Amino acid sequence: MITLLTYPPAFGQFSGSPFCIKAAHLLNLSGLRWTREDTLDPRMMPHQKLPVIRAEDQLIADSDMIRSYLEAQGAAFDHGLTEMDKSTSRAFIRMAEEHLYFHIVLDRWEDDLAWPAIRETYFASVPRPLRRLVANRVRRKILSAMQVQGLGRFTPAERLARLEPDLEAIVTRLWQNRFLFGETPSAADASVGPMLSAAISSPGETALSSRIRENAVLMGYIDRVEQMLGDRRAA
Ligand SMILES: N[C@@H](CCC(=O)N[C@@H](CS)C(=O)NCC(=O)O)C(=O)O
Repeated sequence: MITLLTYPPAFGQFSGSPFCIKAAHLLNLSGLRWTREDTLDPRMMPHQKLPVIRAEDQLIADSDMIRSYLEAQGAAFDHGLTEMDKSTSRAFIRMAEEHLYFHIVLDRWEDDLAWPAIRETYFASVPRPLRRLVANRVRRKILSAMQVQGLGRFTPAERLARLEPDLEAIVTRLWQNRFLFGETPSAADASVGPMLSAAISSPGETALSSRIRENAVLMGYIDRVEQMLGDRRAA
């Protein structure tokens, strides 16, 4: 039995982390038996991040390495895709995880109105007298990393303009398909779906969440991907 080490449910989602939700989708799609173990503290993990899976007494960190492990066990996430589609799928995964994701980070950690909900959710395991201190320190670290990464220097309007072509690219693929690469889910859906879900479930309303919510194609897609988690979807 594989164990997914994940952040707990948050904001109505399987987990507060879209990468943990991605890992849950990959595990589901693999058909292997798995269970979840929740933690808010990733410091003992190989990369000090989650998700991680425990399988055959080893810890496998990083959702991409989890994917490789599951493929080595026989999972075929992109079964039936052409080589051209597989290469496009790789680009969509990177677009979601290396671009869309950082907008979600900013929406969650930068906005003063969203901050109390984020602090009380992410730092729930820190004793109350220390919580603000610890949470504020981590917040400063993340916001300074976002300055270095670059997106932290954009205004909200500039950020939305930068996201627009990405969202249009996703919508274009969904005009004729239930999922990004056809009628059945593939690896790209496990990455893109959770990022869109995370964007609309972040506390408070953001330019990104409003933009997604007003698009019926994206909202229908988010719902279809969330349903892939079946009973595990409920938070
Ligand atoms: N590349 C990693 C990203 C995982 C990741 O960024 N996890 C975040 C939560 S969404 C985390 O655990 N952050 C804790 C930290 O950076 O201290 C993957 O694909 O699994």
